[in-house]
Amino acid sequence: VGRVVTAGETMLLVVPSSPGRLRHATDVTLSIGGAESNVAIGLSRLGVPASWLSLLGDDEPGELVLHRVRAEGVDASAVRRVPDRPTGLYLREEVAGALRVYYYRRGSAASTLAPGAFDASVFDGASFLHLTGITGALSPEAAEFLVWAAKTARAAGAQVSYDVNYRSRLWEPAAARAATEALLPQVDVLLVGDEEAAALWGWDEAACLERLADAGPREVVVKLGARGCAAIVDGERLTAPGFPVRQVDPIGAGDAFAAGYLAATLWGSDPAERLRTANAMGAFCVQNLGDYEGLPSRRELTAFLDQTIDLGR
Ligand code: KDG
Repeated sequence: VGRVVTAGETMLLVVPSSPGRLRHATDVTLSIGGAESNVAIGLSRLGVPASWLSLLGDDEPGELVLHRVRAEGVDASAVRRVPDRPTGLYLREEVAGALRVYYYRRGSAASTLAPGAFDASVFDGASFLHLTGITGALSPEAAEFLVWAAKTARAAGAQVSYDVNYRSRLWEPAAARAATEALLPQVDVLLVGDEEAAALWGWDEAACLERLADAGPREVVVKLGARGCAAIVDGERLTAPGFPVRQVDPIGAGDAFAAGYLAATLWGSDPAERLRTANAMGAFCVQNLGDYEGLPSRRELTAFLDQTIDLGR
């Protein structure tokens, strides 16, 4: 199968070990938070070779991020450490069932991503470059990095997949909308959540599919949470229902979905099977705490899709 390259910021993630206000936490779990590295990890677990491009601080949080990403078999050989810039930090708390996040990433190492940040050879032999809208929110240079990376990867023969990934804590809808629209001509596969499409454009699912497909991408997939997804692939409309599972933690589901969609594409699955695989990956993710910890191997994914019962002992 082909190789997937992802690029974006990954932060040190601090999560209280039990729900409640962060101020009362005495035990925390240190993990990593980054949509693009989540996708790379999801792919790697499925046996799809994945590389992650980023900039990290020359600090211990950066070391932790590198260790965790490499431990998942993701190629991080092009990641560079930036002196005098910290690795981003990301705190979470869950209060009365609602999740809140606190970002400390302004001026981070990854916010200095800019055109030419990596040698163009990083895209050699890649089937896909996967990017997300979070990068565009980090700094004006990082927004330009997205356009450079997409064009450079395409020139090397890769397709570009892009997840809108709107983060309201980082920027206003109008800015995110403009950045997304600027990139659309360079995008082959566009992934967007129904809620973020409503926040950015005020569009419902149908409008979203049609208008975004008109703007350039050959494949547009709208994620509908537990309801599954809808798509236009080469002009054809499809829907796929979600898998009924018990949700523990929704974070990372979109990244798992992207990993499933890209993996199935590389395995040669038809569009309907790509959507089903993507939904299954989202279902795996939400059943576990953590952005990527619950993601399956290819064998586990196949058993889930075939509804094979695994007695586990
Ligand atoms: O998709 C999950 C991400 O939101 C999380 O890991 C952190 O990348 C992140 C972000 O910027 O929110």
